[in-house]
Amino acid sequence: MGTTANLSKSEQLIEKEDQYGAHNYHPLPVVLEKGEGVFVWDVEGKKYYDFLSAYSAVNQGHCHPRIINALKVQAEKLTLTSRAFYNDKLGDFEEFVCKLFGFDKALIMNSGVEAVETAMKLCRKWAYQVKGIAQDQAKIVFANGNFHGRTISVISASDDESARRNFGPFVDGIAHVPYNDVESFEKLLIADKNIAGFIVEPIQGEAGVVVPDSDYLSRIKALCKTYNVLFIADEIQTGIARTGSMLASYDITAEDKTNQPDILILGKAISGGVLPVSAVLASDEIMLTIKPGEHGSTYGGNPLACAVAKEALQVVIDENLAENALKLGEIFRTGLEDIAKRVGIINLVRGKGLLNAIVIDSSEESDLAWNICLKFKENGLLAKPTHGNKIRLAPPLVITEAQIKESLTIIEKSLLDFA
Ligand code: IF1
Repeated sequence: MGTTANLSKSEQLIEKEDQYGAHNYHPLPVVLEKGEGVFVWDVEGKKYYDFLSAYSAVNQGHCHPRIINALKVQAEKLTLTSRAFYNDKLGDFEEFVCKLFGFDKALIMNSGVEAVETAMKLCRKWAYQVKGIAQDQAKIVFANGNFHGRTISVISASDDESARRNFGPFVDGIAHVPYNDVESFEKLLIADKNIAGFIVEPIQGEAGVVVPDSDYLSRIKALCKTYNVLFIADEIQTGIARTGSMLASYDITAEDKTNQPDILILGKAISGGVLPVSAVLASDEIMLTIKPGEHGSTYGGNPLACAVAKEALQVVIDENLAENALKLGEIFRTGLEDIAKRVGIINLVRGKGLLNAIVIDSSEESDLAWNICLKFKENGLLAKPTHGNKIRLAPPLVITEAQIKESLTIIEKSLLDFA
């Protein structure tokens, strides 16, 4: 046992987590204690650009004053009632999200994965009660390479061995198709009459920001309509302005609702990274298949969450964060492509809006991307590798053009050390 006397504050805190916390993560060795806008500070006082944004949960920037104020005001009044009683904030928030996104009804949960589970339950109920699939025969389709969360039923739909190994047996009624492959999906729909829905990410985040063809989702939606199958968009990561529009799957301002999913799943930035809030939106036909006592959660729809999430969405609208993400995303990717030409270590730049990734010229087993992220950290920018050789670059959407330029300078300077 080493003494802790000559360890830095960060090292001591890392050791404590290592000793007392489950080892279900492998964090970058930085211990954060403060955040404001696009910046975070570690316990030694070093300041960093946050290019992870808590996996796109803090699109509005860290500790946004308006969201924090909504939290404080509501926290002093009422935080939790359970759904055994009504509260004065839930209806307001439900109305707000339904009108904003164009749905009849909302079901509010907490974590993202709970909302995905809720969508799966809704899809099955609808399959039996509306579509008329025989009892227990309904199947939900998922794309290869998906990430929708960590519960047993959701990892049952994963094809990532590290997410599944030794967690079986898995839940039944799941089918897979390749991502960004419309023909395979149609073949499956023709072959199997028990398909109830397709749950899909508009851009695959965990897979390393895989952007499908621009007509992929509209063609999937059209097929779903033809075969009477629910099109379910998991916008937990892509939603709330991240990709340069409020949602990645459809235009919320369009009169024409052709591309709108039957079920929309939101999480993460719906609360600006302040509290776990998730939402499932659907039509009356789908949502009303679930009756009292059949689904819910102690904290789901609590007044504190509703007050915070409503303000967090209003900030996205008032500060034009979708437009900012669109404009700065283009500047950022152009900058990354220029760096790739000069430095050579980047194989590919991809993304949409401010959800971007670079693919590093190395194998998935190499530790190069990890070491690059350590160098980013040294130079004042935080990012995390995914699948070994990809680095996700997704700052809060409140970032300015000058800050994007400074970040590009840090990225180039860091990469030069490995070129
Ligand atoms: C972690 C990834 C990102 C999601 C989509 C549902 C969920 C997520 C599309 C579940 C969650 C997170 C969880 C986070 C890492 C992160 C992640 F790398 F694992 F894939 F963002 F890219 N659908 N994604 O992206 O939401 O239950 O976590 O609230 O530490 O596991 P949750």
